[in-house]
Amino acid sequence: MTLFRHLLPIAISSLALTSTAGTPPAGPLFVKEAIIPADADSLTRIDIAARVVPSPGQMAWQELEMTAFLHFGINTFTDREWGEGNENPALFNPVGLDADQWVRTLRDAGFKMVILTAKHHDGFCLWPSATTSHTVAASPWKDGQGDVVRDLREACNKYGMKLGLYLSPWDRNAECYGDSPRYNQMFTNQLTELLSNYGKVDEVWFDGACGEGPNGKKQVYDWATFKKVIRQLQPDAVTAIMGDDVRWVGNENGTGRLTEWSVTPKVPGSLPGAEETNSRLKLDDMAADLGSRQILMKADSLRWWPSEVDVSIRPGWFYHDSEQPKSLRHLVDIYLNSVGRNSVLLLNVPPDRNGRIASADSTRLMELRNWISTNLTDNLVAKREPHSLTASLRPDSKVNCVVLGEDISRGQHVERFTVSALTPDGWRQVARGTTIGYKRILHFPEVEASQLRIDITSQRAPANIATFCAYDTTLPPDADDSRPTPVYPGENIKVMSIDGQTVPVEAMAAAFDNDPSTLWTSPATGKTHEIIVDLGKEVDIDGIIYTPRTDGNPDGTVFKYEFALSNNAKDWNVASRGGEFSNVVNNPIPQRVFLASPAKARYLRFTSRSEVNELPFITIASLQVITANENN
Ligand code: FUL
Repeated sequence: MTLFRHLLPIAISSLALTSTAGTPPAGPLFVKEAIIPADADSLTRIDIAARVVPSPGQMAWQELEMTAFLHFGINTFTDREWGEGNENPALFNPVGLDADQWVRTLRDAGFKMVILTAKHHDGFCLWPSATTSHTVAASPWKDGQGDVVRDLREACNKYGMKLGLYLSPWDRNAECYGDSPRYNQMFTNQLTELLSNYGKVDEVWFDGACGEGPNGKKQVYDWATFKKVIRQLQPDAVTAIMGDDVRWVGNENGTGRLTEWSVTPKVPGSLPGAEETNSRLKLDDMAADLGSRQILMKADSLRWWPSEVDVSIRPGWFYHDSEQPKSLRHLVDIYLNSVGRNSVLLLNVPPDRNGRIASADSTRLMELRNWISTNLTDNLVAKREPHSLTASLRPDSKVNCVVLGEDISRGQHVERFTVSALTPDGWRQVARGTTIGYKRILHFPEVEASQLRIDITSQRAPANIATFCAYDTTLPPDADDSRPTPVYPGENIKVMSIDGQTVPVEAMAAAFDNDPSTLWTSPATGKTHEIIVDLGKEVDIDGIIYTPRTDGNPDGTVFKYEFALSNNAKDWNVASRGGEFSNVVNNPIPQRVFLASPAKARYLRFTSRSEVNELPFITIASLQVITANENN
């Protein structure tokens, strides 16, 4: 199976409005989209880019700053990240499900919108959809009378929280998936149910992951119809990822770009012409540059398509007992590197099997909230004339953080800037950057200062600096948030064979050195690869950890795998048949696979059954054995 972000062809309209703002750029603003005439010279191109502004829906979304994700569903009960679609609905029974607790926790943590996975790739619907029997209605939860979307709606009403819905286009359960017109109809019906029966929906999230249907055919989605349904039923909702209002930042680790343009010629994958334009401009989801002058010179259209940083509070998107939430420092870094980099943070907090947000997670969320309110609310700026680029600080101020923001209702203009502080020794540059956008947070070594000054050294049109605040923050100490898993020492491992060939012991050193920065690449011999290792003695084994490469190049990443154990290297006990490292491309974290119960064995066989893009070789940053007994 090839996993890809779906890209399809676009027609662009542009809507010109007259600016009401007194400051340049005078003349028309282009709401959301603009066309660049083929003969436009470079100055005209830059001028058009400066006039593209967000739609009212995009503006309201950007101002939320922090939104929450709830990944919850059949995977919560099977301990997986992607279900296969054949899970028994009888597994779904969150007896203590408390949507009130979800929303109260998220509200207290400072979130203003919550997005629920109404249907993930496994096709299991958290509402009693009439389109399929694979829903909560077939589960024992509340005797089949439950509706998670309804519970969440009611809790959102109670706490004044906006509601967003994630509906996975990829559906591994639907028998008609891949049979494009039939599935498109089913999906349209699902969308219609969700957008008609649950009040106001503020964000519709369409994931880009997409595989083949049971007939081996690739589904061709009817994005135009899906969008029409959204516009008819929820005209104010923004559409994310495969939608054209909100752009995926390009990773799932919580980091926005240092240079983050909300105005880009990149075409959303759900619009006609996307593939052609994006490949001509070399603009994929992960591209470092999505909107510099260099890119503008080749563009024929532009749109306001701002970045959303989606990341989970835990390593996986769904709740797993074996995982724990990220440390406070990690979450603060995520906040600074997302909200602080002109993006909206979409932080996932997965409810557990009982249907509640785990106390470790809610504690961490409150710590984050406290950190933000303790560190980023006491503004040291005492005086600043509106729009001025100089600010006077309170007497005796010490400062190590500046928060800047452009009035994006008049466009994103700043291309390069510096920040200087008037210290007892005179003016000193303390920070510099490229884009600002809606919000940019900059940290620097603490200085004593009486004034701060921004020097904009490059801009597309005169900048409108709406936010200019200064703080003296204290970052939480660094903390390792990966649960220590006892691992069998790599040096005792001897490789016996690779793909049936006997090899020298050191052949796979890079995979067994417990060092994920070194990468082993297998011979390029085909789809299946089999590695047999001798652990040197009998070990009490709890599972394995496959660590994929994390250098941004997914080549060789294992997708389907099997691992087996033996005491004589002849008779094998298959410990995990037909497993898959779901979502390993977008979220290349160490993949932990646990046995149903620990087993003793001396030999391990790891088989890769497919590579993520069906390449003939595999890569392993690290392959480790988890021991059940710390004395191993
Ligand atoms: C990805 C999905 O495949 C993950 O399971 C998760 O839902 C994440 C938010 O998007 O592409």
